[in-house]
Amino acid sequence: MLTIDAVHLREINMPLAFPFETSFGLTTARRILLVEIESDGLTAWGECVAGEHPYFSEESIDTAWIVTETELAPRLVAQEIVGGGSCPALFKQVRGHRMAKAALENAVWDLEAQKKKVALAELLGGTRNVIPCGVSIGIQPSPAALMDRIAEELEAGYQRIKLKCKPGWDTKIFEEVRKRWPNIMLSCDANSAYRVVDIDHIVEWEEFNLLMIEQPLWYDDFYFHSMLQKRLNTAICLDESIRNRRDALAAIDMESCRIINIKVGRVGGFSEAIAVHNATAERGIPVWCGGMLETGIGRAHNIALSSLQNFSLPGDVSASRRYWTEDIIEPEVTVSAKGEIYVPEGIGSGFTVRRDRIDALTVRRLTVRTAVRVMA
Ligand code: OSB
Ligand code: MG
Repeated sequence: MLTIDAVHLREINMPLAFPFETSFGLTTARRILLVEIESDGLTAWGECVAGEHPYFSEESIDTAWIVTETELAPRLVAQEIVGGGSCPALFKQVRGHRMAKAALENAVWDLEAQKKKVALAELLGGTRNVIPCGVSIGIQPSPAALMDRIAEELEAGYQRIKLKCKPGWDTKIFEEVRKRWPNIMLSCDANSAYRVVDIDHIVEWEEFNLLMIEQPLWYDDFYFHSMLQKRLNTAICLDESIRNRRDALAAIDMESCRIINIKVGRVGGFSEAIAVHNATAERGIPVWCGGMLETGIGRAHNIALSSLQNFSLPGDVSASRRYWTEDIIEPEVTVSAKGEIYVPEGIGSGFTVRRDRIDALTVRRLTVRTAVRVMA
């Protein structure tokens, strides 16, 4: 049994080494909520992947902070729990806020692994020693800049290139990329930038032999994606739409997609991520691990999750240096020349959190203990 003595919340501000542009906006720096839990002399961290604005989903760092402070952390402190798997029941009364829940739940799994002296990947049921890596490349200032970025990433060994796209940055770009690299594993991600009137336009991408088209339509849709999938040989991959195992089952049944992107924050934590993984595995739907521009803390958790067997496609989990001039974990996440990340075998996440670096980046903090909240 574990008893959580305290939950520490922090906001850190970290400039991205390279700006990242999607169909919903440009990110140059991140405001990130980190949680640290204390139990019996052990400490474990979790990262909330909510963005600065509620543009990817309904959550933002500010909604996550308030719900963690007022609802979630008070439900966790001073509880006797078995481990990470106990969190969904503790948080059940609170609807939604999955990214906030995931930060805490993932920290509890990390703590449980430390307590049991096993690797987090093993505790989650992982079987892979190495994970295949791809990269997500944001919308660039020019097609030439994009070509340079792709060449660099292929040179570094990444196995799959995903292009962020939107109306005006799609067909012509894919054409140019395919002309130069006819055989690379290539996909695109629209982050919901298209509508039903664009379906004929999307069908034109068939000739580019994309591995998948990620979330082309509404962020909360299954039905129209299923209409679109009927028109395509190319697989649709759902990201935003899949909030939990039931959504995955509905999407698979309706044939809204043939591939699913699992983001542990988007589904509310490792318990639900494992449930989505198992449901897709049983139905022969491959999955891969998505990314949300995480620091090393979230990245380490993504690596552990990606070690589960049905994560058979290269994910968006890539090296720390693609995001940060200096990460907040040690060692930083690196990718081999074959485009693989080794799953750590050490206890817990297998990475050490750099408290000094985090302290230097912290702009606000708060501690939640039994019944009383103390401003630090
Ligand atoms: O849709 O996968 C997405 C980043 C922010 C918000 C949404 C997405 C992304 C990415 C980046 O694609 C993946 C990464 O962390 O490299
Ligand atoms: Mg996506």
